[in-house]
Amino acid sequence: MRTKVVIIGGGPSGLLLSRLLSLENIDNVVLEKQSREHVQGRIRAGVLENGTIEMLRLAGVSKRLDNEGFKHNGIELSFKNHGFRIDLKKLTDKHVTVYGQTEVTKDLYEIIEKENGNIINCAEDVLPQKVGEINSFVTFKKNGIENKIMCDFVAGCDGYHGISRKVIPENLINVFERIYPFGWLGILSETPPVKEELIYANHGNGFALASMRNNNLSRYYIQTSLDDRVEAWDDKRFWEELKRRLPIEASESIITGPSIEKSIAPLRSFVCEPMNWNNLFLVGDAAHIVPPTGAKGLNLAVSDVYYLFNGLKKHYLFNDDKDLKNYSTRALSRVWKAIRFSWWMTTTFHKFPEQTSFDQRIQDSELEYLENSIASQTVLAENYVGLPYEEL
Ligand code: RFL
Ligand code: PHB
Repeated sequence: MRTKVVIIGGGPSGLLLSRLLSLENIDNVVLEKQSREHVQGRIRAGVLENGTIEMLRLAGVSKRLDNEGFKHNGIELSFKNHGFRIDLKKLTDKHVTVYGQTEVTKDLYEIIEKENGNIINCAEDVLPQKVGEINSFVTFKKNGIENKIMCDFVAGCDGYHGISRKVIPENLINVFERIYPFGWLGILSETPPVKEELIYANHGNGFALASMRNNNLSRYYIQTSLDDRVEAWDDKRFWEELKRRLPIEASESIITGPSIEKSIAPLRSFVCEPMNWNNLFLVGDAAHIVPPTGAKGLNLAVSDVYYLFNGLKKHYLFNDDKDLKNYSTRALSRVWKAIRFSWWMTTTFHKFPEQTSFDQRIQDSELEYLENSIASQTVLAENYVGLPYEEL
């Protein structure tokens, strides 16, 4: 079998890239390790930037998003149990949209299948080979049978634990990493969100976040220690701790109920440079990870797709390789800004194990400054709604 682009990983970045390439008649195959049900069952991101929405629109999957997504013109920040609002709309003339990654993935799967796209689920032992040579290919097993696909390019959209980054010789990449000494315990509950906008809370016990998926589905997170286990957190304990950390008005009005999902995620910042090796291009979480505090992971995966899709399109349609050559440099320039912002949000809102009273005062004064300075709020707002893509 032969195709132009093999896409390893059928998460949001792989599916979006596949769909955009197909719209330009550029043949591609998606190889996904998990079943479709598994991919669509993962609860992850919830906040989409305008750039992400525009890319989904370009891919023809904005109908449900337009009907069911919630436009948010602001976010609430709190410290010392007192909240204040950042007016995103007023400060940037932009908003963000709350629409779950689970739904984005479902929409993309549906349209790709309807239009006869090529997604191979449950592909085992996927391995890109002879990357950079004329006869590159990718091997994998399906139902115990060995398969080989010849291709021009490989897009590594297989997340942080995927194989694509690992096939790059170690001496050809630089890795930058920070592992944070805490994780997030998240729950999903079929209760109305405590507020119509998200609340990010700094508290002496640790960070908390009140988010949502729709009018009757709330998503809440609290910072936990790295050795904490989900089993140690029954619903009662979770709600009590969340209420302690949210601003008083919110904790007094919150409606609690049974959790329908509960999980712990570790937090890290990670970047691999460059984001390609010959004709293997890393996209999204395969190349970089941000802590979820800035809501940037999925949005960065989409901006990578923007740069790679345009590079591949110019290669096939106009025989022009300039944008492909610049892929890594351009993508990384946006990635590092999001890495910085997510690191800043994380450091400003979380309690670090070794945190002293001095550190707490610095966080308090940072947040007090933010509450009272339009300049400081503007910096946060323009990063939160998403920095612009470089025009190509
Ligand atoms: P994904 O989603 O990890 O998809 C990779 C896919 O590759 C498959 N795969 C393989 N396939 C074939 N062969 C192999 N060897 C393979 N190895 C892996 C996997 O099964 C999977 O289907 O990467 P992608 O597409 O780059 O997308 C990245 C986003 O998923 C991620 O950045 C976000 O979810 C991060 N994130 C958030 N991002 C936001 O923009 N806004 C948010 O509000 C937000 N909240 C979050 C988040 C991530 C979280 N967790 C759980 C880490 C909240 C949380 C709690
Ligand atoms: C979410 O709703 O899952 C969510 C929202 C904002 C974040 C992270 C996660 O910063």
